[in-house]
Amino acid sequence: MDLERRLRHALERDELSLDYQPIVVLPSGAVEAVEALLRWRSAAGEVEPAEFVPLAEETGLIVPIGAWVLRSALRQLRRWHDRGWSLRVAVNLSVRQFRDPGFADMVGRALSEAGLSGAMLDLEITESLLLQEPDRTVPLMRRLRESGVSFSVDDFGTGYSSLSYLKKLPITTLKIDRSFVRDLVSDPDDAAIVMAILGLARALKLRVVAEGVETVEQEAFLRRHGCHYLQGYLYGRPLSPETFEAEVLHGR
Ligand code: G
Ligand code: G
Ligand code: MN
Ligand code: NA
Repeated sequence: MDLERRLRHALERDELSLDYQPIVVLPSGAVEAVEALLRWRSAAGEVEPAEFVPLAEETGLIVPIGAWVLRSALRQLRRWHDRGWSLRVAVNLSVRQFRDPGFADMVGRALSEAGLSGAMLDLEITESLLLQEPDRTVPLMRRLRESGVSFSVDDFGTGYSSLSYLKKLPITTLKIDRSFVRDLVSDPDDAAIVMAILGLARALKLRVVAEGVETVEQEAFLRRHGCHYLQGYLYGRPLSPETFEAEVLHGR
């Protein structure tokens, strides 16, 4: 069976799952949030998101799959809240989901089903989404912001970098792409880019998450330059909810 047909059946066959990666807040280093990351363990083996997410986008399957991701992530968050871990969750969004006319209602329903405030949810969007159809996008984002939902720009710095959208759109957070973090300590150009993003964010009163933090030297640099949140293998890989709970929440 080809990949598209298999993906069509992935939801009903219960082959999709979410892993969770910790996001820590500075200066304490406490786990404050998680990013939910979609996984597909098909009968024929694990398929990478880089392979199936684009296919889900092309076929429109990302709309039902994205709704499942949101409901599952919020349900998991509810379970953690009930046990005293009041984390927030970041969920990745595709342009296609955002264009779906039922999107804002779907988000509202998923929040109320889980009994969670919008303030617990962060939607990660890419720069390309922000550049599309501002007449539709801006009111939709405002409406969600009014319910407390926040927006992060994922992979910041790798897209078109039209900075005017930062002024027009109700964004709360920039996520520095991990390609800038990797050689931060040894490459003066990467260091300059990261400092420039932190300066821009400070001026515009935006929060910053640095992605792909793997070493204590990278952490020290980001701490020194006023980064607010850190994410990367140094704090934890994306983990199943059971492992996340055992290793990150209990192990803290
Ligand atoms: O976890 P991994 O590095 O393999 O994820 C690769 C990419 O897949 C991420 O950068 C992310 O943008 C995308 N991705 C992961 N989960 C989701 C999801 O639930 N929805 C969408 N649209 N993209 C996702
Ligand atoms: O595009 P997006 O930022 O959503 O991608 C998140 C992905 O980045 C996760 O799926 C995860 O596998 C990967 N990732 C997270 N932390 C690290 C890290 O410290 N190093 C590397 N190389 N990849 C990471
Ligand atoms: Mn992301
Ligand atoms: Na990212």
